[in-house]
Amino acid sequence: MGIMERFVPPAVSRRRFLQATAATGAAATLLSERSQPASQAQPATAAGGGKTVITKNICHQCPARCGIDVYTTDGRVHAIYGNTDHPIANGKLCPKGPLGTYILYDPDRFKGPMKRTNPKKGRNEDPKFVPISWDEALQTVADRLNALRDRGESHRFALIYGRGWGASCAGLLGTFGKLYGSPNVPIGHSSMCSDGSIKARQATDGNGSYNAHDYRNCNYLLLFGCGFLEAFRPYNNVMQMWGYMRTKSPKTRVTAVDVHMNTTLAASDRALLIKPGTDGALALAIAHYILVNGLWDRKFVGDFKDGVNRFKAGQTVEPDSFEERWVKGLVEWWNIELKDRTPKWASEVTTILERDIVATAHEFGTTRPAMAIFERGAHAHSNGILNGMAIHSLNALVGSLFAKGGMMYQMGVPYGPMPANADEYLDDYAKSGPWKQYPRIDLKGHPDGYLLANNMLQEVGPNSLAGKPYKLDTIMFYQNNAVWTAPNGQQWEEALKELFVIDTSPFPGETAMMADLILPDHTYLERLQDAPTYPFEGWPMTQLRVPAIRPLYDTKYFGDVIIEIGKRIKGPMGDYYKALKDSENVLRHLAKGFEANPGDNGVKDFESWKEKGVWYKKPYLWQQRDGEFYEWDGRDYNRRMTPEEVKAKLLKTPSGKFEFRSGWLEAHADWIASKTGRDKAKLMFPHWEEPKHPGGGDLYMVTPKVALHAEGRGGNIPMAISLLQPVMGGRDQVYIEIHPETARKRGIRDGDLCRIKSEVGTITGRVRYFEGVRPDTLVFPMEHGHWAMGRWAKGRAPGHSGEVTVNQSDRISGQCNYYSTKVTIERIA
Ligand SMILES: Nc1nc2c(c(=O)[nH]1)N[C@H]1C(S)=C(S)[C@@H](COP(=O)(O)OP(=O)(O)OC[C@H]3O[C@@H](n4cnc5c(=O)[nH]c(N)nc54)[C@H](O)[C@@H]3O)O[C@H]1N2
Ligand SMILES: Nc1nc2c(c(=O)[nH]1)N[C@H]1C(S)=C(S)[C@@H](COP(=O)(O)OP(=O)(O)OC[C@H]3O[C@@H](n4cnc5c(=O)[nH]c(N)nc54)[C@H](O)[C@@H]3O)O[C@H]1N2
Ligand code: SF4
Ligand SMILES: [Mo]
Repeated sequence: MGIMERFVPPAVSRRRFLQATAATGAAATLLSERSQPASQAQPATAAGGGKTVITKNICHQCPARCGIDVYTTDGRVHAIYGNTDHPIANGKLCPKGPLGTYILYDPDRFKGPMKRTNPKKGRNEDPKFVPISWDEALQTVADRLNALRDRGESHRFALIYGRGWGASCAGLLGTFGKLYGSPNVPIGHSSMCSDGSIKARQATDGNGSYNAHDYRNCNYLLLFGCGFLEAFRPYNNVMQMWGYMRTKSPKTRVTAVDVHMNTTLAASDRALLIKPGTDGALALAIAHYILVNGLWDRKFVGDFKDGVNRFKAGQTVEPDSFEERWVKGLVEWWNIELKDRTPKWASEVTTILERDIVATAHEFGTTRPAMAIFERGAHAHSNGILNGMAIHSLNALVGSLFAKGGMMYQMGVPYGPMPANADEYLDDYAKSGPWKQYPRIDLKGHPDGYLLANNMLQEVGPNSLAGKPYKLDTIMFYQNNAVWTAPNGQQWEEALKELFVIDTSPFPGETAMMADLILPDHTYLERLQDAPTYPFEGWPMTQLRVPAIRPLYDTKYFGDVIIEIGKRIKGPMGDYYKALKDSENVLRHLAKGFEANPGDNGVKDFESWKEKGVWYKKPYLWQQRDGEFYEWDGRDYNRRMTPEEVKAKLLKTPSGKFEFRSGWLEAHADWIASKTGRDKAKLMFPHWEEPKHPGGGDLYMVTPKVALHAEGRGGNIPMAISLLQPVMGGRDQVYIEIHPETARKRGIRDGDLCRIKSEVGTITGRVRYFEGVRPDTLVFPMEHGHWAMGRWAKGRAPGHSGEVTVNQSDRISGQCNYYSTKVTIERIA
């Protein structure tokens, strides 16, 4: 008996049936469904009795992972506030946080497992989903997977995920791939997100991760292409920190670099509008200025042996004359690249005035502690890793790595072991089956593809479609809507027509419309799930989602879907998942790790974790001070670390130092040179390379995240959309920002309906004259232009930028170049 039969009155079977047709937009059905009182749908509740119950959870709408208090009365969630005991939220939320009730009660949600009955797939095809039982749904998947394995074709199953939360969901997938035998389980979305940021750090300081930051003690922020007051992680906390930094004494000064005047630039001390893709040139010139003017941190970087600064524009320096401390390759970098990267040179490349470059460099070089922070704007280009390396190198020059007021890396969580050890459940097929000889479908880690990338999700659809390296058979999606969020997603529409597609979203997104099977997840307010923090202040923290109510519908937590499918796979793999039992059992085992490591808030086991919603333990264990590294000894940062310890724990490069000359890139110099045409003598240094702008147009197109965006998931929240409009202009749509000069030259008036074109597609939308955008760039957010996702999301203008975005990636980081395509714009007469 399913949950539905257990808790929901018989009328619901009919509702689910109706809902199955409603996914493609039968308005009448939806209306009749909406008019039913909610109490009918949920007679039994966890709260009950008219009492208000507060459960702990974390917001689902962005990677900030804010702790929330969910208020439930009579089985109805009616309010969401920031958790006052949660270090990121501190009782506050961004405007999206309280809108979570709209996600829970979204009337367009899937209400139970369904299968497709229309074999034809496409934008205008109604999938004709019909409800099925969970048993049938899970067995259908398991039968396909068992059959693929029997045929020696298990590599043709791919499991894709986007926003993975923790050990009890995405964390289960690597083991599933190992036991089942597919190189394509899982493939994450990181290359469609922000791998450019992660890989630039891997190349220079050896940590393939985003940074954690000590904003409280920082006195200067230099922001490159990061939406600090719109998006930068953890958004809500970053806004709180902004308030602190900008009112403390001395005030933290901010220079922000972007392509349009956004909230961050408007609130900064200096706003620089840069030509897209040229942030690396600006960073190189700042480094040049710091060296020429002797502003580097000598205790971290080192100095000339005789103390005399020999860095002079255009002149090489004798390498032996400089003694390096925690960096590698400074003089070589100067000689091969930096000596010519003057502010004047950068001014020509970036279009930023030379005097602004000099003023920025001077402030950054003379204010301590200072941080240079970059994100997608700087690295989502063909030269992205080079831009990122150049910017991150500024942090080394001013000594902010692991320093007070600087940046560090997030510590992991001391979880207890899983209920069973997967290595004991590997059969011969898993150990040495035919799947072992196949590369990943996305050619990640392959010399013909993207040898050094973490993931290449944007290649999966196109590669399968082309049959290179092979065609997939079955593809399953968790928290990813590649049909819509991938560049040139039209190719994915074609690719998925050939495959058996399983989607686990609770919502009728574009990928779901191409699905053969829908296995809907609970929404976040209904599920038990862990989520370690994204990089924040460095000390470890992990959070728990506690269901506020029993699931409204016949849905199942994705973690349990994986475990249940696993149980149905033949051989020892099935036994492993039987040993896991269910996701709650997994979480109870993980929480055992807290017994030996009680959190600062008293969390010491599963029950106290549920009660507080978060486990954390301060302090961060390491600090760099005046060019020495220290470890926390229980009272302070007193214990001096050896260079070996620094290399093992902090600067994880081949040399154990910050590498201007990247050992990681150097080790792959032949491959990099052959794929990028870069000079073998130079490719391991941050250096200037012209970005490649595909698309065939004459204007850059940039799609920043805005405050009311929930990645690609917020389109069907009417409140979010209506709050967004005043920010971006427009009424039932948002406007495309265009500089008046650019518009007039093309005969475009303010408010005109226009066509945007690139070599891969065409979209339409209305423009708004805006003098704060670069004349060579069009700017609009990506969250619009859905052709599915629910009644409010669907058809909202302007069209989706992804349909005109060319699928081009940084060859090293694998980062999709979302901000590189050039388009044309014309008035629609
Ligand atoms: N509100 C909100 N916050 C979010 C998210 C969300 O959906 N909504 N999503 C989260 C996710 S998944 C991510 S990856 C992060 C991304 O966080 P960010 O990378 O900080 O955000 P983006 O908007 O992608 O890019 C930042 C800025 O780069 C600018 N830009 C574009 N091209 C260039 C360029 O060549 N040079 C410069 N200097 N600037 C350029 C854009 O105009 C934009 O303002 O945000 C996270 N936070
Ligand atoms: N054109 C353009 N495209 C972009 C970007 C851009 O700037 N411009 N930004 C890129 C970035 S930074 C990112 S991170 C990606 C994000 O792209 P994706 O990885 O595709 O993530 P989302 O768009 O958030 O959508 C994920 C899917 O999760 C589903 N979903 C929502 N809630 C739940 C839930 O509770 N459970 C489950 N199982 N599923 C759920 C949604 O229905 C949706 O199908 O997009 C990228 N795409
Ligand atoms: S959307 Fe992000 S910043 Fe806003 S409340 Fe949710 S997790 Fe926090
Ligand atoms: Mo992202």
